[in-house]
Amino acid sequence: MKIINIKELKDKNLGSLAFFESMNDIPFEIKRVYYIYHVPKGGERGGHAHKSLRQMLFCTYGKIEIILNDGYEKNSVLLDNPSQGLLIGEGIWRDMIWLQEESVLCVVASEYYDETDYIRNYDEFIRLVKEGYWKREN
Ligand code: T46
Repeated sequence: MKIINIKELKDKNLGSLAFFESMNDIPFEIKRVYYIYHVPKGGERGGHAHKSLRQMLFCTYGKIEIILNDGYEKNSVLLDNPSQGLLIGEGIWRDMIWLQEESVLCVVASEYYDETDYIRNYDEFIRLVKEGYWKREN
């Protein structure tokens, strides 16, 4: 997990423009973009990990809490700034909680959609962590 500052150009009259480039600013080629919106305040999504997908999450409007779990410890990240990106590697269980009405979660992903890459069962996730399915840096 890594938080990156997305480049932005601010103009006090015209507003801000933020941008990032595949491979130059984020460490993978972008194959897919999706975004999640109209989630009611307090709504929770996620509840899964990915075998190999890498993604960057960013919130273009509102406030969303992302809870990440590598099987050993949990970390919570608040996305409430459109120029902040959250890089999530493979093998991380994630939950997302919508803290503000009409918050928008945008995601760029390293692979096309593939349901077989998802682990939606927490016990299976913990089993794979313990088996060393993912190489952890620590
Ligand atoms: C993730 C978090 C941050 C597709 O058909 N294509 C897609 O590209 C995506 C992302 C989803 N779907 C289907 C799969 C499910 O039938 O849309 C349905 C809802 O997906 P899911 O319940 O996985 O949505 P979230 O919000 O829990 O998770 C999503 C991504 O799926 C996931 O990869 O990391 O956002």
